[in-house]
Amino acid sequence: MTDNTMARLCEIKVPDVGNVPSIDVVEVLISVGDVIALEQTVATLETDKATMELPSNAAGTVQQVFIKPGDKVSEGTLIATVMAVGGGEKAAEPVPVVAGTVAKVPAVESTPVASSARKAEVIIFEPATTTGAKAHASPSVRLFARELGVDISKVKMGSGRKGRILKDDVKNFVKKVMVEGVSATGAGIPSIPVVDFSVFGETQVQKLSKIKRLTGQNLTRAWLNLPMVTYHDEADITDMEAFRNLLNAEKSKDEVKITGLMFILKALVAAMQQFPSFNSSLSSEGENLILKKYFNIGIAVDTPNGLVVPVLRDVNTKSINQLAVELAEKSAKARLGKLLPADMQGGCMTVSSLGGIGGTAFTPIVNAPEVAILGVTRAKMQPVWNGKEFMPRLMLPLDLTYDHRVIDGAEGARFMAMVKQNLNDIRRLLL
Ligand code: CAO
Repeated sequence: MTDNTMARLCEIKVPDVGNVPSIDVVEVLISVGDVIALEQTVATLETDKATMELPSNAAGTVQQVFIKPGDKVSEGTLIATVMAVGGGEKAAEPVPVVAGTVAKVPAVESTPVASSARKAEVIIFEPATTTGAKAHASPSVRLFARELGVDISKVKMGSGRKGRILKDDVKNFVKKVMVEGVSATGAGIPSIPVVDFSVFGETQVQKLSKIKRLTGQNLTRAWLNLPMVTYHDEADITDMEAFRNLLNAEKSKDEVKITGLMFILKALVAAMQQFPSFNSSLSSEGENLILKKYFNIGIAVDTPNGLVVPVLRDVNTKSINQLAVELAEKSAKARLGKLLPADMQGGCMTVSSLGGIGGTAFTPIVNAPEVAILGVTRAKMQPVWNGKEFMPRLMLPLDLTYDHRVIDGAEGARFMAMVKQNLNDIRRLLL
């Protein structure tokens, strides 16, 4: 047997940390039976001003551990014994103190037993300005957080002494983010407080439908990702309405009636043809616009289970009558819960019409990755000044929400002016 294979019992002791009479044991990172490496951190110690990671001066199997969290120790206190196999000890060699946001002090000389170990990493808690600097955590916990991609400053309060952040706090933070998804992202959005409403009166819990839950996720995602602007205006649809009534009067009672929505679809697509950015999506890295050469329009349909958006394809190629029949079919299917995923895919822009119900204006949310949505509320007869006199005109309120990363305010206003013009004089749709 050579020296290299001989086992020796080594002691790990608290080194000289500079006249500090009492040091707190914050974490003990080894247990009896653990096989540890040379320089592996065995404990985290803390004074009022600093925290230290105590490295092992031997590689081998832990025989006894003499401390536990909460203990007070001082220079020379025995921390643990390690059965080291030959070559398991190493001469002292300075290691860099954890870089970045914390102040560095020179490491101190070790005791006789610790003299063969590297110097202790000593971190002083000083107010700092960079991200994560104010987090009260040891270097190993900071490293652990960095490995998981966690900004440690987001881990609000640690469960350790004086709010110190421990590994478990980082793990719990990650779990919370996974569970809460988008609402707990780096955007730092605080969650809504949980309230026991039954304290104030009788309540009943009703499960949300799957459609509502999915719609909610999509809307939240769009709301958080898109800088949205909603622009309001009114279109004069007096003449269009007269024509629509004429067409419907010619229809038999079995035929699908034409609503104003069909003209709105046509007017919208004609404007999209003139303003290609409205028929686009932003590429995922946000550097390119993907321009679409087809004109599929999603229609928000109100169903007992929630909002769904079937897509009418190639609206530019279809007649008003065809669109009326197709929307009647799709909305009936939607209300019966029979839409297939393919029925709801491939939309370029969405129309959300509340006109059959009422309203004067609202702010629809863009159905991302589309870049715009047109909201419609109830048309109303209004006195409109024509330069000589007030005339009764049927005015249709329109609400255009767009992704401001793609569409400028002036472009939005010009687009809306074109939609209005097309509705005001539907002969333009022939051009
Ligand atoms: N002004 C005045 N009257 C209007 C109108 C408007 N803007 N829009 C529709 N109407 C009238 C229609 O002409 C029809 O009148 P008649 O019964 O006399 O023919 C009546 O209101 C009902 O219309 P409708 O709503 O059934 O038909 P539509 O083609 O206008 O809309 C659909 C179809 C599927 C869009 C609609 O039924 C619907 O589900 N709307 C709700 C969409 C929604 O929930 N949006 C909110 C989403 S949140 O962003």
